[in-house]
Amino acid sequence: MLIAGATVLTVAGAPRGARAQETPVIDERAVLIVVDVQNDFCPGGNLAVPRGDEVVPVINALAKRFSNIVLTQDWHPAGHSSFASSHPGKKPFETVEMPYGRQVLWPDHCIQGSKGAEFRADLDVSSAQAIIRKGYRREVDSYSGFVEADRKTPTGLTGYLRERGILRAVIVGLATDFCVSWTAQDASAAGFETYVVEDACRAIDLEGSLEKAWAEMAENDVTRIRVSDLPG
Ligand code: VGL
Ligand code: ZN
Repeated sequence: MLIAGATVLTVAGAPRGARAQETPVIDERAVLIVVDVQNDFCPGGNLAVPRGDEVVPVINALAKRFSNIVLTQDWHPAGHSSFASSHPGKKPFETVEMPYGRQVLWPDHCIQGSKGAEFRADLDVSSAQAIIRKGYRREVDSYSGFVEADRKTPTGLTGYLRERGILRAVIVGLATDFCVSWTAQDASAAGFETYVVEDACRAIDLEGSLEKAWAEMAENDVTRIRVSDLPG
């Protein structure tokens, strides 16, 4: 039998994710990565994901079953280059070409220190051990919790998880088609056996972005599961 994760850790810069089982084993080598469950991505927030708040009770229940939990937090300076307001004449959800590629422009959101950037007050993940903040450089966005949008600058999360002996990542949160998808694909590329729990996520869904994200995740060895697929 192939113990995929164990092999991966010996391969420097492993190019692909470990072959996933149908469902993840939840043990001390698994991590729950909770992506961007922040006020601005929930109803009433500046970049509200439809029904984004519904993930909270689902994640609270899941979190009780993981001994390792990491949170990501979108954390932009005022005037961030991903904000439409930083590009005269541009409106939210239009795109611009940045040196690193096409960037969707968003309403101002998750500004460092603001109420909108705080985690949802009802998110109960008090046992989480690390918070990875991302998107804090004015000129570069970061949907992924692992690598910024320039596709070069690491956040440090890969090293953190490897050093802690983590082999598999179970990913939940907001938004399925942006930060969850990019985080999951990068987790897989870093060699972690990677799962996304679809009913613990909600999507923005801009012009087919959700369908495209699932297709890309599948191509990159990310396994799509539901809460009910997880071992009891
Ligand atoms: C996100 C757009 C901009 C996300 C973050 O968390 O999916 N989306 N910043
Ligand atoms: Zn953002």
